[in-house]
Amino acid sequence: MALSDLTQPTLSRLRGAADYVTDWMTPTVRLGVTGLARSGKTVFITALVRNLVEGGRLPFFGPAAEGRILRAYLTPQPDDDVPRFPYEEHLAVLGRDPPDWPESTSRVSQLRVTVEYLSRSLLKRSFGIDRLHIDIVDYPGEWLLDLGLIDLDYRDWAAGACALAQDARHRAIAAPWLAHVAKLDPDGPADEQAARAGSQLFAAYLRAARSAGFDGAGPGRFLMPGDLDGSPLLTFLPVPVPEGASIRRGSLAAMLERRYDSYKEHVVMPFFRGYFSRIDRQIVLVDALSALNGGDAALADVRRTLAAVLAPFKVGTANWFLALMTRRIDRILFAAAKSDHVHHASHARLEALLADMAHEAADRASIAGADIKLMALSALRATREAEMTRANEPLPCVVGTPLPGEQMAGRTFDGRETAAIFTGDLPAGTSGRSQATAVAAARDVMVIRFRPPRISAAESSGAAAPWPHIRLDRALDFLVGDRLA
Ligand SMILES: Nc1nc2c(ncn2[C@@H]2O[C@H](COP(=O)(O)OP(=O)(O)OP(=O)(O)O)[C@@H](O)[C@H]2O)c(=O)[nH]1
Ligand SMILES: [Mg+2]
Repeated sequence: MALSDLTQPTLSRLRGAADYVTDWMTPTVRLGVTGLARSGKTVFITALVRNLVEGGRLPFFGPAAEGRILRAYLTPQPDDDVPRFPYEEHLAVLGRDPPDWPESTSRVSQLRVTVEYLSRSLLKRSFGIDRLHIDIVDYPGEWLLDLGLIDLDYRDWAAGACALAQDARHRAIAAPWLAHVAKLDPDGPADEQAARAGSQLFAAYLRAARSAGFDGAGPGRFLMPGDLDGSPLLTFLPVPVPEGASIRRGSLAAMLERRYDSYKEHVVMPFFRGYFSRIDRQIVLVDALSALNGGDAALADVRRTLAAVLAPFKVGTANWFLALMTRRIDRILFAAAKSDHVHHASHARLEALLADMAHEAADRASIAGADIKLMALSALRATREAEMTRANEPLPCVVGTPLPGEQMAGRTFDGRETAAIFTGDLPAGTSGRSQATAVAAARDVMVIRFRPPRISAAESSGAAAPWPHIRLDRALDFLVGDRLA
């Protein structure tokens, strides 16, 4: 039975009945939305919420296609200490004339959408309307990198970081920090100045390693300090403690160990407990085209993020604590965001490239305990497609309004004119060929940033105009569809 089959009085009776369902009985699904900076988190959440709350074209989102969603609305989110995701502000920016993309955000935020729906099960339906809270949590993918520190003590972390720095590729950039460490005596007196100078040299090494695309040891906040910039929580560094030697109270090693433990206790664990361990479903957005264009460093960053999300699901994982605490997550979606940047003829290749990145991140370990899916999507589609012909060859193009300042073939766009862009062919997946070949091929792919689409306020029927997207409905179906059954 579709929603349209229900008569108005039946609907209002059902709605009335639903009001008796007290809030604490309402099930909740926590949806984590993450990805590296600029990967499309804010736009994804804004579009997802807009499509639920105002209605959208969602033919592949089962509960909506079956007409079982009665309404969806924003409700106060339960965690008072987490800033609310400023949905209305982002909507306003996207609704400007001409429309703009929302500003970059660097902190965690959260939003609760409540969905009232009719169950598929006639028995459940006879009890009235069902409700589901969807708590959406937006957090930086860079924070995931620290989860690996949780079950690593200072001694092991320091030994690992120093061993990595001896690696041929790392040695040169690690030299200033290693030279400083060589002068330090871990058993000597705790020396604040040595710790401070050393932590700065160590942070400089981590940053250099990252921009060169090498694996870094972390911690993540040395790279992205956020509100911890200059904090004493970041004045530590790895100094190897000789095997078998105990750490003497009052020594330099004891001070560094204490600070390392504080970092874990005050930075890593609150993130882990407060956010990561409470997530049921996770979407990781990847700006695959920019990563390919960005070369080794950008690709290594993406791989690290994917690996951090997959770490708890690796079979035989050494990180038992992480595995134990994360088993709530039962579905993970890796999504190549902004797929409207290329013609749909390239989407399968985009997905194949993402699959390769995820496969490498999984490090050939088998993954168990979570359903993993990959797809190319666009939360808010800024282009349409067209075909041009050049020398009798059809060229699949995307048409949109490039942002002011974007350049192509010596031309600089002013943010007003529309342009048809042949983005070039994406390389076929990297399997069977070297990643470097694929990266080189992808450098020929044109990535132009477009203005968001102009969306009319309301259609003549008075209903809000649906937002254009690519596969956002399939993403929603995978992430929450079964919870609305
Ligand atoms: N064409 C297109 N561009 C998009 C889409 N989603 C995001 N973008 C572009 O990507 C940029 C970054 O998107 P955001 O949603 O702000 O990314 P974010 O991950 O929240 O970024 P930070 O807050 O800086 O971490 C936007 O300003 C747009 O230019 C999309 O679906 N289509
Ligand atoms: Mg953001």
